[in-house]
Amino acid sequence: MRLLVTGGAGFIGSAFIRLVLGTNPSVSILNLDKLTYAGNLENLECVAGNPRYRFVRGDICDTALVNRVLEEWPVDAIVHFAAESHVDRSILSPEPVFETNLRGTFTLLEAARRRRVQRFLHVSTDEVYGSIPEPYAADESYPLRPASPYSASKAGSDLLALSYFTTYRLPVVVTRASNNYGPYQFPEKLIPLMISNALEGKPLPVYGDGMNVRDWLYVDDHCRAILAALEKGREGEVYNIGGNCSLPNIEVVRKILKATGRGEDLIRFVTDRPGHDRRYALSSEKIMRETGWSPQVAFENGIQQTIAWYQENAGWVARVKSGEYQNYYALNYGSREEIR
Ligand code: NAD
Ligand code: TDX
Repeated sequence: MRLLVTGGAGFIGSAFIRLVLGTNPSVSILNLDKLTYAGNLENLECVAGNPRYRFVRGDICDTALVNRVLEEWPVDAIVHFAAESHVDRSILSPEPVFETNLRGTFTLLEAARRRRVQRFLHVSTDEVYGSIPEPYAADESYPLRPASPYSASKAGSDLLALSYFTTYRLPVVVTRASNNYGPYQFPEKLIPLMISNALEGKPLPVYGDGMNVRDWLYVDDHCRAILAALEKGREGEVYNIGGNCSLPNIEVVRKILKATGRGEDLIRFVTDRPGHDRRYALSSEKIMRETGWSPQVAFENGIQQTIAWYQENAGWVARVKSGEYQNYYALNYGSREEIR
């Protein structure tokens, strides 16, 4: 089986490539990645010499390139991770979000349709449902109410992908996962940012009252679910992938402080994120029933493993936090006020 993986140098895409090449000897992968600030070939050092792996640096919006890649290396399936993936960046600068998440997805769908690719797995997010009131959990038929430019772009690309199934019978499967965490995550997202700041003894900026709720999913559990959906998911269907672990942000932050031996005096409650979704909650009953998948890694274990990885990989963290990251950090956090 030959797979085109887009965005494979990012956090989840690289975990997927490491997992698949490590466990599935009949699969070959071509990774197409632009290497934006979030793409890092260090994440794939362990597979770089694998004869079943190849890398092409390029933009998924580049129609000629995408067509050439698929012509020279025909694939059975596309697993589409590439995206501008951070909500705060999408608020500060929405344009690249729409370019990659919408135009890039469109470009891939068109190429897949022309080449009659057998499977197109579009990796999406629970954020497309927007904030979910207590005590509900969104199933796949829940209305889409995206709140940020990021989530609106993901909702748009989900609908576009599904339209290619309805209109052209392209065998599309869409997955919508909850918040991922684990090794190699860029330290702009809550968990890696809080771990790396705690390890450096820096303040931990908690938005608003810290009571926004997220459902945490260990990255390898997400990758196993994507594989299950790729192999067993039905064409034209959406599958939610949740971690079954809902926590308010402040509790996550407190656990990280405890595990890193730091005190709660590092916590700073700061100006909230505009349009901040209060609560995400997913029902993953459908993927569990249809594929047999379920999350295996409990949060207490996953967070310990993640913290240990960041402690052991201080060089990786220092390199990704140098340069552009400093500008982003100043822009996103510099003007936020402490609110209590
Ligand atoms: P990430 O930001 O770590 O990685 C994104 C990757 O895409 C990078 O390697 C980047 O270089 C590449 N990329 C960006 N624009 C590109 C372009 N125009 N052409 C080619 N490559 C490009 O993201 P992630 O956290 O690994 O997320 C992967 C996917 O999973 C995204 O589609 C995201 O929406 C989705 N998702 C993420 C989460 C989460 O918690 N991180 C949860 C649910 C769904
Ligand atoms: O510095 C911070 N302080 C803070 O309080 C950051 C970065 C975040 N937060 C809060 C905002 C959210 O309530 O933590 C929560 C999680 O924030 P993010 O890590 O930015 O994730 P979220 O906005 O929930 O979106 C994530 O989940 C779904 C991913 O970034 C998306 O790619 C994915 O689709």
